[in-house]
Amino acid sequence: MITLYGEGRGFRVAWLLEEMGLPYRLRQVDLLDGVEQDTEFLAVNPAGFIPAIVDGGVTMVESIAIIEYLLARHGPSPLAPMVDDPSFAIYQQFLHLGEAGLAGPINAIVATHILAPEAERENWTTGWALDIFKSRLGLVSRQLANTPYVAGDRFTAADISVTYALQFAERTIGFAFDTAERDYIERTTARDGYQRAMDNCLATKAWVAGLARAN
Ligand SMILES: N[C@@H](CCC(=O)N[C@@H](CS)C(=O)NCC(=O)O)C(=O)O
Repeated sequence: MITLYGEGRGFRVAWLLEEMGLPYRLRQVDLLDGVEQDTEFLAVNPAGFIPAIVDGGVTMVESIAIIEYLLARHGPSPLAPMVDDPSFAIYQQFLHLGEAGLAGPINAIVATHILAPEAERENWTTGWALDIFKSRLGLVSRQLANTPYVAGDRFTAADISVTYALQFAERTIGFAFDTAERDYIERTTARDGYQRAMDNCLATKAWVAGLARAN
């Protein structure tokens, strides 16, 4: 059985596994409390970040690479258009843009807001990272003006990547989206696979519930 280490971006992987109907075990990793002593996890990912997976003899990190691996190794799946499908290129683009162009830049802002000394929390780099996020979001918005999902008319793993990133921005820096993006998030998160992943990802569920209580 596949073991998924950690939530955070591991939520993407849990969501994909639910959509694909693959059995898995979620092994919690607490980055804020005692990860230095978590020898089992550090043996899986000596770099100490999440998510990671172990699938038989395969050990991997990087949420998007894990998604591509799972779809290739345990597919085929309608969540990943085949290479000769007209939507393949746009699918690949948004699958990666969800991390490289959206969630990645938000990471820099979140880490600076939480970890930097008070006087350095609003610096040039956080402004730059936000501009990167906004410019890439423009590509998402342009696509959503034409199709209900980022790779076209049907839901794919690229929507898992992008939806996670949009929710990450909303939940961490309070980014306010326009109607089209809000409708998109509502559409993708209404799926049973998302709900089941949420039920399994107890840390994410508790975090989101805490945010709702605070607002
Ligand atoms: N590009 C990586 C980003 C992974 C990442 O930033 N994970 C966060 C939690 S969601 C983390 O482990 N941060 C602590 C660290 O990087 O040391 C991915 O998509 O998996």
